Amino acid sequence: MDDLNTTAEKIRTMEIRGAGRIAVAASAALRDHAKKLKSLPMKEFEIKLEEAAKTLVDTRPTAVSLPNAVALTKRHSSTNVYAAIDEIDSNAEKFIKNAEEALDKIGRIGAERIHDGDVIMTHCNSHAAISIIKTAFDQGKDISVIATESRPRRQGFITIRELNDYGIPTTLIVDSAVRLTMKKVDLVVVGADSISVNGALINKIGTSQLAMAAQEARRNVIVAAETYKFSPRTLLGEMVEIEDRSSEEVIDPEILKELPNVKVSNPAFDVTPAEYIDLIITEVGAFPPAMAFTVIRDYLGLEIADI
Ligand code: RUB
Repeated sequence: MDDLNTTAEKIRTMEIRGAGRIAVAASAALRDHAKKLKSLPMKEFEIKLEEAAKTLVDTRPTAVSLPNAVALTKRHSSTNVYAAIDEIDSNAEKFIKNAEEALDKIGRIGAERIHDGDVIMTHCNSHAAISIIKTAFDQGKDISVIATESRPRRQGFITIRELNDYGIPTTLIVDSAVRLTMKKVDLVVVGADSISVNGALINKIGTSQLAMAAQEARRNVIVAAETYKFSPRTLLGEMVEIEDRSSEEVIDPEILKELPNVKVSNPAFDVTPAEYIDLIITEVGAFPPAMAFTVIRDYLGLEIADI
């Protein structure tokens, strides 16, 4: 069993990646950590729990699944440590079970939107988006996928391997081929790191170019997102922070050293405005982006944003 710092490090270095996997790992790590604090007096327990929560949340800034998972796991109403740990344990169990079931439900709901013969474009590597694709394939639909490489980390390679192993015909393209290739596509299916209250999607850098090219070609864009990918704090006017990653992901540092007038910008995510999104598939149903507030209120609860 990894300790909290090991899990935090795995999230930071992207050994654990993808908004859903990050959330599940964080919930489990916080639960295990809380159990180790059982001999502390209540006040110290609370302080150590908050420190642990912060360590996890600080690892990556963009996927709201992480602070949501941490907030949903750590909340408790007990005044004694053992009872608090019991509550945290059952919160984590519930969160992790829901997260696993959500993937299947999203798969089933989303697959309704996929027809026999469809060509689906996807970006990066999203377990929720892949669940939709695999479910449609399992239903016997004759589908194929166009997957983007997703520079600089090339998560598209994870996607093509997974689809290949499932027997789904797949074409890999470089990110800059998205617009040219859109002619061959019937619909776009992507995942989400965050969805803000105005229905905007924050996902892997390049997602917005898929959505814009899809709109230009009059193709639908479907987002696969568990309800815990919605961002309650955007209700308070907070913007979702876009993670800036190291230049080393983009260019060899030795080459960069020879180019004193060049700097590298490496934003890991971008924002797709709601008007480019046709439907968000969650585990509780398919919503237009304009219903983001309702999802936050009814399925996460406003208190998670301290409202
Ligand atoms: C992954 C990414 C995925 C979302 C959703 O980015 O942008 O589309 O996280 O994934 P990174 P999932 O590789 O930087 O974590 O559906 O698996 O939660």
